[in-house]
Amino acid sequence: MTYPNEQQILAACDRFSFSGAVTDIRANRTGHINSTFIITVEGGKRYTLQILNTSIFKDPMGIMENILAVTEHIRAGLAADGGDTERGTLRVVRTREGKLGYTDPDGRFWRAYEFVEDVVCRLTVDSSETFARVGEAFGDFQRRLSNFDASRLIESIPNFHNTKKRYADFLAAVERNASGRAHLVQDEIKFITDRADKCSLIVDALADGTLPLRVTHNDTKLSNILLDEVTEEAVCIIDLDTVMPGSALYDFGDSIRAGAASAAEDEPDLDKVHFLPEMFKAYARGFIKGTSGNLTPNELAMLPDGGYIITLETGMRFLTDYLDGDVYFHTEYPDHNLVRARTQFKLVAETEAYMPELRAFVKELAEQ
Ligand code: GN1
Ligand code: MG
Repeated sequence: MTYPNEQQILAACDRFSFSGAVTDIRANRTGHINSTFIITVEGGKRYTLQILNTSIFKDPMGIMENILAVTEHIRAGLAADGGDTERGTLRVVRTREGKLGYTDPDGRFWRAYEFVEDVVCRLTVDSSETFARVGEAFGDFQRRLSNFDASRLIESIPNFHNTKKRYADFLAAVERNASGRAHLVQDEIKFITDRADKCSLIVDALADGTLPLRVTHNDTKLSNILLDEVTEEAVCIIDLDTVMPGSALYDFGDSIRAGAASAAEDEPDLDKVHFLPEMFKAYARGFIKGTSGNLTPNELAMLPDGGYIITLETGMRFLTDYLDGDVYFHTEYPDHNLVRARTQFKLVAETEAYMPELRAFVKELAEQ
């Protein structure tokens, strides 16, 4: 699907029940999957307008129904306990016909939210205190959804965090070598195949009941939580496209991948990329607090594995896309996916050395 021109964006805006005529359109290129625009209308009110990537999300209306159900559930919870019902969860803006999205004549699926004001979105965070709050917010999100009926949700991307399946897909991509790049990344391929046995850890534990299935966010990277621009309090969890049944370890793990790291996901200078155990500890403290005793002893014990496996899985996904010829994640230059994969592997390698320390720390926390 081609990127829309201004005329097409304006035509889409016209379909939604915005409060006035459009005065400004700004592209936001943070996400790797969807296309996002910040729309200002007369009077200054702003909206987030997005094109959902329908080659990845096959049932966009189903996803919007998921998001509506989840945000209504969370908002009701916030109302009941005096939380921030204004900014505390996303507000879907319907089309003029009352629909949750609109497909344009070229086949693009558009949806809109009210823009969350006075917040910042970060790719990295320096303060362990801020990261602990992020952990608490994601833990709280999971706690609020613990009484949500998962059968109401469609599975937006089947097998999304099935690391075993991701590994099989990776091997198939190496075999296909669609991009002709496999000879350039033999070390990276070996890095993954050396760790093949790790890929089944969470999947098998879910299958045999060692870990419970929950409703989870599944994409808890730092940029998917908005922080108050003044206080750095966690305000609103965004990017709800992948909310579906999953493991608490996925949400814990993806935040660790992104936030317990000294550099952005696509830092090209690997000397700048380090796993930060103190940030892991801060996040673990916050997450456990936010889930309020909801995590089982097995989940608690495996939190370090969550960080490790999701980082390995994400690196594997970036490398798979590099081998496939950059067909999944948005990239800004030819080696972007390879740069991303290498940062993930650097983090994985460093995490391995810290595992005993992380396990001991979590055990102590869990016993408190
Ligand atoms: C994608 O859409 P975005 O940028 O929040 C991806 C995540 C990855 C992430 C890596 C649907 O997230 O799974 O962890 O990139 N989302 C999807 O930055 O594949
Ligand atoms: Mg996303």
